[in-house]
Amino acid sequence: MPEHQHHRTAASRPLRLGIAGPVGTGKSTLIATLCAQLADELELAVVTNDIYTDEDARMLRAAGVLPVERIRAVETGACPHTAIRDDVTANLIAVEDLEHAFAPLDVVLVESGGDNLTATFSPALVDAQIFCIDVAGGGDVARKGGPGIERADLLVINKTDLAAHVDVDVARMIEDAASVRSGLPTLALSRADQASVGDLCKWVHHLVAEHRSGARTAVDPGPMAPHVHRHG
Ligand SMILES: Nc1nc2c(ncn2[C@@H]2O[C@H](COP(=O)(O)OP(=O)(O)O)[C@@H](O)[C@H]2O)c(=O)[nH]1
Ligand SMILES: [Mg+2]
Repeated sequence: MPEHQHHRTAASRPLRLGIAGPVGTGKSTLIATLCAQLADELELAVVTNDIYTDEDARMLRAAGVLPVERIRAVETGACPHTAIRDDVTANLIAVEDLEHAFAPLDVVLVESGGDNLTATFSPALVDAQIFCIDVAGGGDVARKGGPGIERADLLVINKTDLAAHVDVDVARMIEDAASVRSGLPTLALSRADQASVGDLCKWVHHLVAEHRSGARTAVDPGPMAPHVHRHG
């Protein structure tokens, strides 16, 4: 069976960590923050997914947090969720290219194209995934659930620095998330809150250790909500 069909992590290769969530919730920024914070301790590379462009990759290259050649863009076409879920070939090729070109890497971060609130990564592509929502999307989002919110390995409630401006109670949002997540972790994050950034880094380090020890098995959060692919 080819390696990518195993859902059990092979500790001989880097951890593959997906970041999914709706457009604008701060996925690229979260990746830039992780790169800036972890680059001294871990060897990193990034794959971005955009519908028609390589905008996220360009943003991350411009951020100067990683050597530009460690950031690859996959252009997904009309349905970005397909490329992280149903046919992950283009993403796997990009991930494996990076893993060979910059071996030995510790972590490859994969950003989803983020066209849909419920899109999640296939466990054939990533070993673990973060689902990212933000307070600007409204306090109800966490309670509404969906596969990413309920079953991603980490739920990030991002941009907590904006909570007061949009009348959102972050503590309440965390409680709502906890009530649908069966004990899985939730993190309130802001790039302006260094303690929260530290907690995010701690979570990644823990995950890397778990991956290296072979103790980790990728869990599928489940498919996205029913939807129609329009052709033509
Ligand atoms: N106030 C605030 N803005 C943020 C934060 N993180 C990201 N943003 C902004 O949110 C917007 C979308 O961020 P981006 O990372 O491109 O989101 P993506 O579409 O999910 O990749 C940008 O204008 C960011 O500067 C945060 O912690 N606080
Ligand atoms: Mg982005």
